[in-house]
Amino acid sequence: MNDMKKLLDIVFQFIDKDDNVKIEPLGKGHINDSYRVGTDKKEFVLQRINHNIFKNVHELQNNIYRVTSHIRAKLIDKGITDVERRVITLIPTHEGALYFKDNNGDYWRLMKFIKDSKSYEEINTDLAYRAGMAFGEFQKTLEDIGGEPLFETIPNFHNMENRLEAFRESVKANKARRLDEVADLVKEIEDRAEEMCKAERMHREGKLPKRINHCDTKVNNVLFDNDDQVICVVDLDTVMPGFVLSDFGDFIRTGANTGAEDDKNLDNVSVNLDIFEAYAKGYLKHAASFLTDTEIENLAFGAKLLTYMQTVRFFTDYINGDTYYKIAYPEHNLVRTKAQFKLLQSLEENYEKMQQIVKDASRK
Ligand code: GN1
Ligand code: MG
Repeated sequence: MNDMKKLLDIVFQFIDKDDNVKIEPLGKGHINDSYRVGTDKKEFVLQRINHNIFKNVHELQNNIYRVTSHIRAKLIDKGITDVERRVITLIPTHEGALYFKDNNGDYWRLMKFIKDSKSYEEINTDLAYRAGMAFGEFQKTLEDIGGEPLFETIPNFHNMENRLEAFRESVKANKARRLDEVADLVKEIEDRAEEMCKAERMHREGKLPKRINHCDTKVNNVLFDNDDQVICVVDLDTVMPGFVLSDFGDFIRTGANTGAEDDKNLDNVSVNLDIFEAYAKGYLKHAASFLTDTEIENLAFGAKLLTYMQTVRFFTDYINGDTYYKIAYPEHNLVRTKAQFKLLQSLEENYEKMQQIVKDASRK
């Protein structure tokens, strides 16, 4: 926990000194630290950017600036009046920089806080449909961003071959001496490895394109207003080129899970097909106009892929001794791994139904 005086000093790099600033922790991210900052007049979100993970903060912030500027320009074009709520606004430092580096070498950024907004860990079908539309629209809006390609803020972020390579290295090194207890699970991962690298192979064969994706379409990254209408999507750290399967799959992984990402009770964990269907319909409403048939045919696979990928990522971190994700207790990454694997099994059991749902949704 950063002490208050230090946090205040950082806030005043961005805004004028003020005696009435209040700062409190915010959100459930596994990577960055977030705080809600309130003054008498305005509210902000302060974040410490985890630069062990985002190694080039300058390029990261530049990406977010480009992405939000592009979205903002389109909102203005459309005559939208509450633009400040519909896209994130970065606040520059007094020197005009998009981030501040403190004496400890930590990186910070400030954004406008979007008032009267909420996010959900669990949603119903109406919300899932609206979230689907929002992410479809997000991808569509960024199709023509122009200029240099966006910077890959984490190289090979959703590359399954790469993730498996890191997993196999962790198994080989067995740094935390945790392998003995998890040998069965290692086998389950390997049994599926070939199938799960399908997207990379298809891309090499020219069958699956890359497009600008959000790459962290967790259900709690959508902000809703008091009437449960979508305001905007947040957490733009990983917006970069990738397969649309990622964005589709990561929402299903988080939004269509009947349990929690780290549920200790595996009986709670399964796929909710009604949420799956509602999200697919909402997503395809906008996205059907630009997706290829191959992309649509593989959306249900995307749900399996991202759940498998997250299983592998949590598992790798557990085997390595918990160096990547924040954990709340020593076995947390193993609990997460098992919960994600249980969800994967449920997706496998329901795979044909999911494919049929996507097929039906894409016809309408
Ligand atoms: C991390 O910090 P958060 O919750 O936004 C991670 C995602 C994972 C997610 C798992 C940069 O996201 O990729 O899917 O945890 N972000 C990064 O819940 O690794
Ligand atoms: Mg994130």
